[in-house]
Amino acid sequence: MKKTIISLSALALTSSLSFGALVRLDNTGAPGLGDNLDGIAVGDAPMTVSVPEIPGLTITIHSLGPDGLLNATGTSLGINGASDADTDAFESAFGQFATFSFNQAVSITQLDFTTFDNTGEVFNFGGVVINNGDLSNGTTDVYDFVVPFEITANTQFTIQATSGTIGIEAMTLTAVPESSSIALLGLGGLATLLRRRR
Ligand SMILES: [Ca+2]
Ligand SMILES: [Ca+2]
Ligand SMILES: [Ca+2]
Repeated sequence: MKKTIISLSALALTSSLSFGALVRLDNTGAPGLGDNLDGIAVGDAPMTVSVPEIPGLTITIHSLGPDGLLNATGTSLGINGASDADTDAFESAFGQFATFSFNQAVSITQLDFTTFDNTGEVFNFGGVVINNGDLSNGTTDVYDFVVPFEITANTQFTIQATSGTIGIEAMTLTAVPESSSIALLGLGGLATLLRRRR
């Protein structure tokens, strides 16, 4: 009987962990993260906003530069700089970047870009170098991580186009509960099962 309880508890734990969500960085969410990031300027940093798609998850903007203003449109999120050519994209010519962190560990499986369509364009997502040729077959601007990309809680990561002009539209993201909350979830599941048995 003990074995049954443990495996049921493991099942409950697994299902509670798999809540991946499409997090929108353009302004077409209802509401989405893009709506909360829109209009944040370099002088506002550091600033923390919620990720509406995942309750409890927040993102902090640490730096935007140079002359950085986050701009989310119906197309994508980018930087609107002082001498800008594309207001909702990151432009390598102007050294545009954004540095963020999440309050919880996250696991990212897919990124959706805009205007990542020219050969030779390169986007750097938290140290992962994505070339135009790495984009998924059959799409012009979707990137699937070979293994889910993990960012630990409160770790800063920078996104930027290192070659060309590229906007970011959405990411598919799962918040990973900390080990202490996993333990609590496990204990909670066990307690519930034990109560039911009585
Ligand atoms: Ca721009
Ligand atoms: Ca796209
Ligand atoms: Ca482009």
